[in-house]
Amino acid sequence: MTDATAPRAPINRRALGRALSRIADAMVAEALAVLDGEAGAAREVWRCGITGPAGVGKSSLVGRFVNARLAHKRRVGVVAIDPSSPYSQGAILGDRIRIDAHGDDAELFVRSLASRHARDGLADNIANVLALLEAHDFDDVLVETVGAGQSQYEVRELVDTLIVVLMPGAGDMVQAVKAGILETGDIYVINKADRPGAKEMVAEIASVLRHPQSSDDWLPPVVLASALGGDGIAELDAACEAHRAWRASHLDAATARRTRRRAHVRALVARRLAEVTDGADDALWDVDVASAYHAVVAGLDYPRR
Ligand SMILES: Nc1nc2c(ncn2[C@@H]2O[C@H](COP(=O)(O)OP(=O)(O)OP(=O)(O)O)[C@@H](O)[C@H]2O)c(=O)[nH]1
Ligand SMILES: [Mg+2]
Repeated sequence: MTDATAPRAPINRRALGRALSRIADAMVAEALAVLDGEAGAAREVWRCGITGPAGVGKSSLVGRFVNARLAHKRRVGVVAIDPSSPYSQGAILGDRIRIDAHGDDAELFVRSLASRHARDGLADNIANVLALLEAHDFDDVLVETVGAGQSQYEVRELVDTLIVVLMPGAGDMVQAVKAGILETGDIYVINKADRPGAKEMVAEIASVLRHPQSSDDWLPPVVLASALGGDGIAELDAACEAHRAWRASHLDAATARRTRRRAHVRALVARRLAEVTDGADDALWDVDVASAYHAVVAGLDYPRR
């Protein structure tokens, strides 16, 4: 554990920024070289995912939410995983957050990341990014990802608390919840409370969420918020603190660590598999399936650096 009385070294923005860019674009071999021997965090880190369909206000919400986290005297690292826009546009998020922050920027690090190599945006590289951030002395690590469905499940196992953001006026979102696609959330936020139908949507989402089997289970709260006006941010923060407390008293830390590590290794193997099959010579596919299978599996490993 870190000595709480010792002055904390400032965030090394340049080194961390470089390492993040490097790992975002890294092939599996290089990512492993970066992570090899990485002991992980000295302190307990809260990992929080913020996900939801495009344009619901995730970044705006994060811009407000970081102030609540900074007010707890926590050091906050934010990465927005951006499948489409190039690095230069990532500054938009950083600027917005800086405008909203209480001059507490020394404890805040924000970065938007895109990747050329990952298949699903950066989705299959999130584990590496989070592991790297975690090793850099943050208290809170927030990750914004776009989308519902597959990418949401991938981030699910990598974070402690998953916030799913939705907005009113999109009936397909309620349908998605009903279909179980969005049942991964620990906390739901109905953003854009200033728009018509927001309150109704809170009630509707709450009514379709899975109900706990026992009093020990976590019932995901549905928070009404307006990132634009700053409403609901305190409630969201309280919901996150409640979820952290629930986890601490209900989940075994060793089991959680194993689950996370398994998800991380799976993501790495999946990426490695894509590297091998995407880069394979045409001739590989001219043999029978069993031979091709064994050739692919044999090609997965390489000498450890
Ligand atoms: N009316 C209203 N608009 C909002 C609110 N919060 C965000 N917006 C607007 O919604 C738009 C999208 O906001 P972002 O924060 O970029 O949304 P996002 O979910 O991060 O978007 P992507 O990262 O592209 O998926 C912007 O024009 C915001 O100004 C809100 O509470 N009310
Ligand atoms: Mg965004």
